[in-house]
Amino acid sequence: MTTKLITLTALAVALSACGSDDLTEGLADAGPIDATPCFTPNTAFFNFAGGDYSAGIDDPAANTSAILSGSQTAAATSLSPTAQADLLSCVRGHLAPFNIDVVDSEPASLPYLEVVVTASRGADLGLANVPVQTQATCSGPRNAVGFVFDGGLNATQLCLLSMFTITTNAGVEIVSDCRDVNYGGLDDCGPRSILDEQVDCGISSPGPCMCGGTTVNPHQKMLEVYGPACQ
Ligand SMILES: [Ca+2]
Repeated sequence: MTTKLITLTALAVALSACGSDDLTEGLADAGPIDATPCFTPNTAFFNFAGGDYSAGIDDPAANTSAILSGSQTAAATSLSPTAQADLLSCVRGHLAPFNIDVVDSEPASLPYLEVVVTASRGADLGLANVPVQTQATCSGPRNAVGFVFDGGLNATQLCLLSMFTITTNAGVEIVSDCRDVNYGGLDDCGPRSILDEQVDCGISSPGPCMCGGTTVNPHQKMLEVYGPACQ
């Protein structure tokens, strides 16, 4: 049985974000490092400490999120330090081909993406009780705040849900191919990766992409948005 990761509410938010011109500054707009062909890496900050968040335009430095209503408090993670390290390692593995730094200390300034890994449940934050809540976009990456609710998830599921906040923030579509990290379910159908081939969009069965068309190449989309890792 497929476990859906995304609520209708989250999808509605995602769809409304597509084509919007009210997006905050893109992480990929960061400028080049002097005298090198590498661009400043995008940053994904994993917050295991929880904190106070409120409704507003997405801004991880101000702890405001467009998917929240009112003021909410996210509890610290329930993950052990070892499990936190394992999660970061897994995420870094998936992101190795791309120009993204994964950190667990909050950057001093924007741009960055904040992934809040919390022991709270969705309902504790006024959201639906699904394991991940984030705002998808068709023109990422953005300075977004995503929430991963860590209760009852195994390490593989935690890694996939965390990746979901990063890929959807880059405009990578939800796909119906369970070999891909961006598959919209938690079915155990073997190892997943960011596929470098055209795959069908759709949450659990082929359907239209949120941002147009019916297929996407997730790897190429990630390269397009985040750029290749600097060597
Ligand atoms: Ca923050």
